[in-house]
Amino acid sequence: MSYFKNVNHVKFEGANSTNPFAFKYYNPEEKINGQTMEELLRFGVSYWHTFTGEGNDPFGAGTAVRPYNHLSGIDLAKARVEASFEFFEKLGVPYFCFHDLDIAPETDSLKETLNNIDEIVAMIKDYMKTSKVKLLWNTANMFTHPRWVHGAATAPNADIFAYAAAKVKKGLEVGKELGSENYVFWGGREGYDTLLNTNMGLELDNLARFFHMAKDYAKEIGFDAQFLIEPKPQEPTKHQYDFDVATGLAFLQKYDLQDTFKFNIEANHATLAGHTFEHELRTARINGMLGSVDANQGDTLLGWDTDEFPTDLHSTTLAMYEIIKNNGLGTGGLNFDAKVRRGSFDTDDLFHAHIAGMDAFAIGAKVAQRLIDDKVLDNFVEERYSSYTSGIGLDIVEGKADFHKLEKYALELTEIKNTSGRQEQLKGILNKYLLETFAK
Ligand code: XLS
Ligand code: NI
Ligand code: NI
Repeated sequence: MSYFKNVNHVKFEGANSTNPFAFKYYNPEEKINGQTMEELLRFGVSYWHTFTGEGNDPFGAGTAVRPYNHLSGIDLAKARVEASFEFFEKLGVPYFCFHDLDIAPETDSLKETLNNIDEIVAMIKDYMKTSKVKLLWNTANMFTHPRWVHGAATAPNADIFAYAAAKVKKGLEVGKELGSENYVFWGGREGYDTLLNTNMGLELDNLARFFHMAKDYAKEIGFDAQFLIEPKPQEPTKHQYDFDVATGLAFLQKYDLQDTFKFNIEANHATLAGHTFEHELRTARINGMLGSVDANQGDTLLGWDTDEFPTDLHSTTLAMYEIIKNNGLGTGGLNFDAKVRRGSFDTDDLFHAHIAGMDAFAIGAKVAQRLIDDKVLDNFVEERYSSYTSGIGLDIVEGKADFHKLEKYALELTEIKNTSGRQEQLKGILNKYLLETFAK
């Protein structure tokens, strides 16, 4: 049976196409700097938003009209797998991602839940044999059920820590079974709501203990996927421990986990932390820690994780600038951790949303590559810091200066000449590149 009857294979038809179910800019075979767009962008579909999500919000019930809505329990889970593989194939995406509970129903018995996961994983494995789609990453949902009310690995209750370990143990086994390229740890409810009842030091030590145990177990079973930590500043807790990349990096370094993890950076989490998306990508990149991306966008008027499909071309361009400068994402990819709006409730919207997002990143990639090829920003930045390539600047960089030498130098200065940062000019150039790249 077909779940998405209105849509055949989504193909690249170019900017002049009027077919709503065609890519206008994402051409999987087109090369950007020696790599095909498919290889560079490594798009992934989020199972939770696209197949499990029902379109509910805090004020209203689900609106999503899905062909499997009449089912429940394990039957619903199986129908979603069938639907998902039809969707992956029609969209032509190379990857997908899931939480354990997106694919299989949870019950009150841990044993039963793990059995449900095994049953659906076997089915997914079967589908993967005849499909091109691969698993970008999997993860464990340790935030929905009431037991996680105070956190998982950072919970004040050791029984909860043990329960979380059992879930992640299974997650690592599932990742290995399905050949996942990464394993994600998003903070879930690892944080606090008030310090009045919180032993922050112990909670952070426990989180690190948990990660070390996960690392050891992955090694034990020969699961060599890249581990990824996904920073988010708040929501659901008031303060999430993995606030942003810089905070996460300090944590990883303190607990000797910096070689085990990289970052999975989500655009909307960056903005919630008061940063731009590109700030978080840059911070990870310059530290050799850029692992993967949860591609979405927030809304400047709304202060929460709205998980919208990414369509802002300035943002996709500056993100792709960082990703290309990073020589790509390695085993990571661009996972659409994004959901259609509640009002976009039919299945066609799932295609429209992914097509819009994939085209937006394809545009960003092409513009970013031109900016890099033409060294527009590189030349400007190089010139701006040129005082460090000779004289006293070179001495500073090479460690040949100390405060005595610098004081002497400063006292002899007769004039200090600063130059303009030219921010507005550069923004104008960025706009020119955005428009020019696709001008006919
Ligand atoms: C929530 C997170 C979550 C992770 C996976 O805000 O983005 O969806 O990506 O647990
Ligand atoms: Ni995410
Ligand atoms: Ni998120």
